[in-house]
Amino acid sequence: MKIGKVLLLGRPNVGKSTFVNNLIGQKVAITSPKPQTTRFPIKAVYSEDRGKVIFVDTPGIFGKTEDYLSKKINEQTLKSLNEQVDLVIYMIDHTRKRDFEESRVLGMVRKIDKPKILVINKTDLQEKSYLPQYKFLEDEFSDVFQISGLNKTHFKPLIDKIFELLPPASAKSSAGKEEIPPDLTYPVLNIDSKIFIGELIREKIFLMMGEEIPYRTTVIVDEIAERKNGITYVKARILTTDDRYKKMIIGSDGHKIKEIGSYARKEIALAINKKVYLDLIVETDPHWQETYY
Ligand SMILES: Nc1nc2c(ncn2[C@@H]2O[C@H](COP(=O)(O)OP(=O)(O)OP(=O)(O)O)[C@@H](O)[C@H]2O)c(=O)[nH]1
Ligand SMILES: [Mg+2]
Repeated sequence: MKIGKVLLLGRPNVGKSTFVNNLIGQKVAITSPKPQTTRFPIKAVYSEDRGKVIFVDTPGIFGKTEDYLSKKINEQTLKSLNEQVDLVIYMIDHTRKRDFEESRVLGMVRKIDKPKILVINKTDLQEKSYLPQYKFLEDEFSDVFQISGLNKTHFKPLIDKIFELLPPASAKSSAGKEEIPPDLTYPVLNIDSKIFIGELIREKIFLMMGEEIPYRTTVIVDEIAERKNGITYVKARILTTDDRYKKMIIGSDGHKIKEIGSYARKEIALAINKKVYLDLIVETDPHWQETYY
C-alpha cells in the first residue's frame, strides 16, 4: 500500500482540473475553456488497490497579475508550493505557444526538490501543436507522459509511475499520510457542500457569460436545507462588482439568470441525487473580492 500527495502545477487552462476529475471519476473541480477557472487549491483523493493519492489541483499560475483577484489566486498556488508533497506533476498544453507565463511556471517547478513528472496534455488535439517548443523539457524530466485528460487516454502508465515514485505507506516521510481520514466517503478533503454547490454555480457563469463577467463575479451559498416534501432548498447569491454586470447576469426579463439557475440546479440535483429548488439572486458588491478572497 502506498499513500502520498501529488502537487499538480501548470499555467491556466492546461487541463489540470479536467484531469483530476476524470482520474477520480467524479467531478471535484469545476472546469471551463476560460483561464483561471480554479480559484483555490482542491485536495482530491484517488483511491485504488495500490493505495491512496491526494492530488492537489491548483489554480493555474498567471504570468501577469494586475488585479486583486489574480494576485490572490496566484498567492494560493504559491502557498501550495510550500506544502509538503511527495511528487510534482507539471502539466503543459502543447496546443499553446510557450511564452513568458510558461517560463514562470517552469521556474517554480524547477525550484521544487521532489520527484517530478512532465505531463503533456490534450494529445487528442493534433492539428495545431507547438510540441517542438517543449521538446527541451524531455532532457530535464526523466518521466514524460502524453495524455488526453478529456478523453482519459494513457492514464494507466502515468498512474503506474506515480505509484512507483511514491514512498511506501510505512515511510515516515509520506506527505499525505495524516490527511486522509480512515472513513473517507467524499473524495475531496478541503471543500464542504456549500462551497461545492457555489462552485457548480460559478462554473455555469464561466460557461455562459462573456469575457469579463466571470472574473468580476463569485457565488456564495447561504443555505442548504432539506424540506419536508423531499426537496433540497438551496439559497445562493451571485455577487458581482458592478450594476451593469448585474443587469447582464439577470438578462432581459431575467432570462439569463433563469438559464444559469436551471443549468446549475440540474447539476446540483445530479450531484446530490435529490430534487433541488435553487433560490438564486444577483447582488452588486464592489468589495466581494476583499471579503471572500
Ligand atoms: N481537447 C482537449 N481539451 C481539454 C483536455 N483537457 C482539458 N481540456 C479543456 O481545456 C479547458 C481547460 O480545462 P481545465 O481543466 O479547466 O483547465 P485548468 O488547468 O484546470 O485551468 P485553471 O483552473 O484555469 O488553471 C476546458 O475547456 C477543458 O475541457 C484534453 O485533454 N483535450
Ligand atoms: Mg482548474
